[in-house]
Amino acid sequence: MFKKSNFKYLVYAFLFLSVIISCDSKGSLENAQDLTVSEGFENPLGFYDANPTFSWKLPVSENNISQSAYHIVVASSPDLLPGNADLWDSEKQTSEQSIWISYGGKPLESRQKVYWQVKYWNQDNEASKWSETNHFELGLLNNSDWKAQWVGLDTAKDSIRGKGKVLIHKTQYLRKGFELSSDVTSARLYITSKGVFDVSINGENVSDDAMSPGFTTYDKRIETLTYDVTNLIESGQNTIGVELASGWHSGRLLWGTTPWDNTISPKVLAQLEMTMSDGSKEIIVSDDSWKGMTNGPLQFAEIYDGEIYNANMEMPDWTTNNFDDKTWTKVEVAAIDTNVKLEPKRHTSVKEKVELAPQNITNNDGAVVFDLKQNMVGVPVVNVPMKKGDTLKIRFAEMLSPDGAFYTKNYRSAHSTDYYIASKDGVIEYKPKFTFHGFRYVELSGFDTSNEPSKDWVKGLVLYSDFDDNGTFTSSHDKLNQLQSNIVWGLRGNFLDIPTDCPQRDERLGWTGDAQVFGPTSMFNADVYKFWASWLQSVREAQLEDGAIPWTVPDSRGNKIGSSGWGDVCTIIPWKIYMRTGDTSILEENFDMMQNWLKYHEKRSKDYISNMMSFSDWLQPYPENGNTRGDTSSKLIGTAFYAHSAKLTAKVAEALGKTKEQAKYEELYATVAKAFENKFFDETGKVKEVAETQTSYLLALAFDLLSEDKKANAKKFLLVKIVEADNHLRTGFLGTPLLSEVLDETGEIDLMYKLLFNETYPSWFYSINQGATTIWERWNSYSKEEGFNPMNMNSLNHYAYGAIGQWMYERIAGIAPLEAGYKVIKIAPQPNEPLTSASASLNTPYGKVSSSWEIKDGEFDLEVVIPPNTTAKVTIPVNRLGELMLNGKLFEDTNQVKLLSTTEAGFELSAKPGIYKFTSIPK
Ligand code: RAM
Repeated sequence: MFKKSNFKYLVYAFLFLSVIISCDSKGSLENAQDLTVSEGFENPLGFYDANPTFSWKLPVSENNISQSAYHIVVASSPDLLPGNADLWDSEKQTSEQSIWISYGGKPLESRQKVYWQVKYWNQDNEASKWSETNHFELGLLNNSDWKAQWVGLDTAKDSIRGKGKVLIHKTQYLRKGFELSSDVTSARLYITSKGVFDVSINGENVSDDAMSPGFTTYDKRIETLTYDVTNLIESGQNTIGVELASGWHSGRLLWGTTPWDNTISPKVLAQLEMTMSDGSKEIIVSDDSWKGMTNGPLQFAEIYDGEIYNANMEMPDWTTNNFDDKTWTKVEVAAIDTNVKLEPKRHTSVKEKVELAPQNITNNDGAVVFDLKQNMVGVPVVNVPMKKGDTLKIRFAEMLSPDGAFYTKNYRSAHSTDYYIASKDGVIEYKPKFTFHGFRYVELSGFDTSNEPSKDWVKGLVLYSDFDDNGTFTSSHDKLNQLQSNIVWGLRGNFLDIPTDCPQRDERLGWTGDAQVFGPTSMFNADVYKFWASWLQSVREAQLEDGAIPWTVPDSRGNKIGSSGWGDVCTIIPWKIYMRTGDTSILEENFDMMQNWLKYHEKRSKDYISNMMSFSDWLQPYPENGNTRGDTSSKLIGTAFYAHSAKLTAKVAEALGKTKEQAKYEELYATVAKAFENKFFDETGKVKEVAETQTSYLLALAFDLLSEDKKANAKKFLLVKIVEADNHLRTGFLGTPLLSEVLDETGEIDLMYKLLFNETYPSWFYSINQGATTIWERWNSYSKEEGFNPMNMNSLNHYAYGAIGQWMYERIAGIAPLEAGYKVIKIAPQPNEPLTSASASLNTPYGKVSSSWEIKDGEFDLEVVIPPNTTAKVTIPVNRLGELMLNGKLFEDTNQVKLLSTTEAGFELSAKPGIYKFTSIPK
């Protein structure tokens, strides 16, 4: 019978064939694709990097097995390419490298627009055509590029204080009119704020970015945005208008003891640079000629608490020329701080990425509740009938209590409510601007009740940093697929400019421990290299003199101490990024930080045993000591992370060719590991002196801290702990991500599958059985029997336990890097009950890899896609006594695929780029 999968195979074959035919007919290879600069930017405007790297992908084709050479040309004008590159001509370089190639040309400057092309040669030395011309334009790279001054009104002077005694700053409306005597041929707006802003020119919104400029270490660096506003500027009279609110800079943040002065009134910095049709330049800057007022419609705007919008105060056309601002006051100006760097944003802005429509509405005592069926983060847009003078109240909740009541207790002190006051009868449209909420349910009250509520009154706009998805994972099991979806939604909800612990309560901070555990999984699901590289810059900037990494980055506590397992984000994430990307620049940038962090470990230890403060195995279930920090000793945890960070720093040194440092940190790792073993493990490999927990064994095994003779026993003791827990996990934030790694490496795949597919508490599926659509902070944040967890911290959107996603991609579906950047790919799925199929795809720096397996009628099928310029080691894990088929024929070594070995573990093959279908049939 003709199977559907065969059909797919035929389609692939056809595609291949057509590519070959088209190549042949043109006589040269298809050009390189997906050209990007630095951490994956495509034709960026306002780019941050004057020393970029270049990357491209070879198109999928039978002609492209690997690259043998490349040639990059870079010029100041597209007309000069490819023949007259005036900035850089790499010349033909014999090299397989197709990613992260450093620019080697003339120095580049602020504002410069640069064009580039690349061509490559394949393994047979056939040349491709030149690629399309790509470009990037630098933003303002130095503080000295700014002629503008910070401007704004003194909104602190009334000293109105809200929750947590935080100063309430009224939203500012700032404007400036200016006249131009000729047409503009090009205009760039460079802009940023202390606070968050929204800017319009001549009544048009400049961009759809939200919450700009984002959250950085404001005492060290503020990011700036660049917009092409050529089409918004007219000859003659023009107006620029900026709305400005507190945001992260001057608003309420948990603790609020920030290293920057968060009591100052929000301010904006804007510089509009224009080239006129006669070639002359004009510049308009924020200065004392700007005017402002605070009595506009947005009366209140706060991240945790929400907005109050009074439509009676609207000022139609205030960002156009048709507005009289004579009652407005002159702004105050402040000079640019020399010690705070102004740098182009180094990742993408927050945008509305997904729109969700309510699936259900229910009336609830004059209020109506809209169910989006998905816990999300962002804002609603409401289109609701109202009566003049009435106030629409918009409340949010992540879940309803069993009796249908809104559950908002877990927002803690975050009011998380928006209000809209209507100025006339009729349908109003409103979307909050300078806040965001974490919610699945939206409750409206105060609307015109003569109308029957309708689902289309509300939509959920999902906000997160503007990155694309990067991978897919799916399987034959609905709950596992729901887990994957919950992981992805946890990512979306907590990647709003910085990686946060949670997106809804009075916290939403860049908790380093949470980032450390979830970072690796995020890299499979989303294209987040820029996002992490940017946040790591903040981590470097936030690092204290003695090497401590604050608990949260940017720091809002300022208590000057680090936590083990949390601060180690600075060694773990760069290394994980390097393994996924193969880009050594992430290691170079962060190497000093890692070394400084090791000094802090040293400072916080005696005889190599750590006494660093630690949040430890945070939220471990069933803690015997009743503590949120779990039972695992903080000394054991600190020492384990000390050794692990030393080991990673040694690996980084090796990758950077720093042999002296490599030796130094390898020795440090060995010394700390020995101290760890002597202090915490007896000669049988059992934990001594401190509590024996699953996590204590997991750390010892995952970080390779025991001598060979103790390892096997330690593993046995770990298994005993798991059996004692009725084959359930007993791990918190730090232990959970190590479970799959350790059980997998010690050959306990069956047990790992058991833990993953457990339905009862504590397990991943437990929350799914209680209705979770995101990952929860606790294994039991809610249960149908007992209701909501009464603890103070109970986020329903907390990504940490989503760290299992890495294992789902790497081992259930089976895609992992064997060499950094997936230059060599390991395809080694681990099929097991109850799954009958699983598949994943991943965009690697070289192109898309995929691995899909299915077990049917005893046959094991594995379809694999290997991108050009890589090689793969493929393990077919079953039926090793049977026949192996490749693309429907009995397997024989070909030029493309070679059998390396037939072992206990299955067939081991090496495969060149291509699309393959392996089938193993039992005898
Ligand atoms: C909580 C955060 C976070 C955790 C810290 C220790 O407040 O939500 O998840 O890392 O505490």
